[in-house]
Amino acid sequence: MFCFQCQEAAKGTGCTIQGVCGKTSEVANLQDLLLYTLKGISIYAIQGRELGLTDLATERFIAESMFATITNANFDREGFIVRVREGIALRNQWKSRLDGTEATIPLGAHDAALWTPGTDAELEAKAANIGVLSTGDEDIRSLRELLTYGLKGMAAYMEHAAVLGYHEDSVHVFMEKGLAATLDNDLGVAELIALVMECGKFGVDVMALLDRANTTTYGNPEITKVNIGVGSRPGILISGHDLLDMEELLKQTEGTGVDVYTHSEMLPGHYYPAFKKYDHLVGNYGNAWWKQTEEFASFNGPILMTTNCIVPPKDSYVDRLYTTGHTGYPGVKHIPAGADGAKDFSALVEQAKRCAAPTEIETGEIIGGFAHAAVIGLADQVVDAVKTGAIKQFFVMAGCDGRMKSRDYYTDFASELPEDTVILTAGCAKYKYNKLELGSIGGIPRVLDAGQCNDSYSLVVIAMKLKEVFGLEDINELPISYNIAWYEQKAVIVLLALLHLGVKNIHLGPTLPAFLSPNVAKVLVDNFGISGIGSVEEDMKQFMAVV
Ligand code: SF4
Ligand code: SF3
Repeated sequence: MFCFQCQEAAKGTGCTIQGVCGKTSEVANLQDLLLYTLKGISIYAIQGRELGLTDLATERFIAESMFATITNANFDREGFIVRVREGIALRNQWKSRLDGTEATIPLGAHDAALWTPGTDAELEAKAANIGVLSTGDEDIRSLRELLTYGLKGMAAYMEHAAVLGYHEDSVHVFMEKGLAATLDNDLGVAELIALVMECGKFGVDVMALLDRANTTTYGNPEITKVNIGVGSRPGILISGHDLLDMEELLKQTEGTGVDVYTHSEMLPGHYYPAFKKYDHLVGNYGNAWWKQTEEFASFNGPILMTTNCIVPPKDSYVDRLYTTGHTGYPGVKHIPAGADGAKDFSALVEQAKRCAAPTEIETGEIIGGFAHAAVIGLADQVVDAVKTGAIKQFFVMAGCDGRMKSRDYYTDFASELPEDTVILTAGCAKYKYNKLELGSIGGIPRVLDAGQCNDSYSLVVIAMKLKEVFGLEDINELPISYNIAWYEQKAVIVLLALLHLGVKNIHLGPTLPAFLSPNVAKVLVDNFGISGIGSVEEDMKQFMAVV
């Protein structure tokens, strides 16, 4: 195996024996093979489109499969073998549809377009040979992988929109184009950089699509206080990012005597008007994903993982853990969608009734729901605060949390920010500082949580609005600094989206991606002013000097 797609890549270069995330070598290779299969499908699907042939099932298969390969989503070897075989069947269907038409297939002679799987052992042998390191040139490899990881993040957000019935064809077209491009030896550094930038454009589009899907279906997030304590009834804990699963679970638990709690990236579920009507949605239990091994144990009831981030489970709660959607873990029960897309969570409800109520680990409340509509509703207050100097600077500290000790930087940074600054956040990065007593400025809390990582889009909408209100030419003239924490591939698409929107001087930590070769990193530094992080003190000086 060789995997360097996330921030925890072993030794800062790549995992080679087993993932730091717990992914086995077999699963890592099979994920590579699944990607390779999707590239093979894309080679044909692109040409199919030229003839007016499209297929929603292919588009969904590609996006779902990409989603399954993001960090901490799916660890299920058997499931990946099944998916590779399904993918080859789909690719061959496309091939037959195009045989005898006038379509020319530019990469039709590529092995990805032609190979045939034999036994599982042969398939696994193949999987070991088509991975990241099969691209020899380190800059081409770096750009191909940067593009691939952007596409993976994009796929995750596409899927969230798709389950709510929202699609955008142009994003699928780009996904196929991007996947096939990573096989094309005629594309050099300049062409691949252009594709990476184009990926950022579609990143903005897909986050806008998902924002529309979420807000049309569930309403605009509202400023909300969320209980972090517990009640006395047994509960089900829901984690991940899938709001449709959240809705179904809330409906199916209503009147059963079982409460629902959110974990990690599901916290923003509380902010949506559609979920507020459920009295048994009691609160948020715990913190970011990496604390789950302790927090799932003390929760005492069933836990539903709707998406990443899964940590290999402990014996103390594995029999209470369930996966759904594109997540999976060997030996963990999976709740599939029925033919009509509906899911049956009754097994969790029945199990919850036999469980103790959650053990209290915290008490109090946190506040969130500062997505674009809520903040724009406060625009006058915010603009006044900026004009009077009560708010001197905003810090976008969105992104991911993780278990590395070096991420304490973000807690320290937030604590040491001057009192006339406001943090804009989204994603699980918030757990590094959302329970600190940072106070408020004229009634505006100093940590404004827009929601999940995809709601970073909201922060951009807010920035655009401020730019308009202040009559500025360039988003970079705003008193907004970017100190972003990343971990997995959704953060990659968020980053590419920000670059597409022209945001400069983003600080990215706790380490720069292992998949950036020195030359590719230099392109990002020279053109966008991207930098890593240093000490809190030095970074603070640098940030405050900009204003
Ligand atoms: Fe390593 Fe991250 Fe890949 Fe897991 S996802 S194998 S931790 S680089
Ligand atoms: Fe977190 Fe996994 Fe990225 Fe959605 S849950 S932000 S790390």
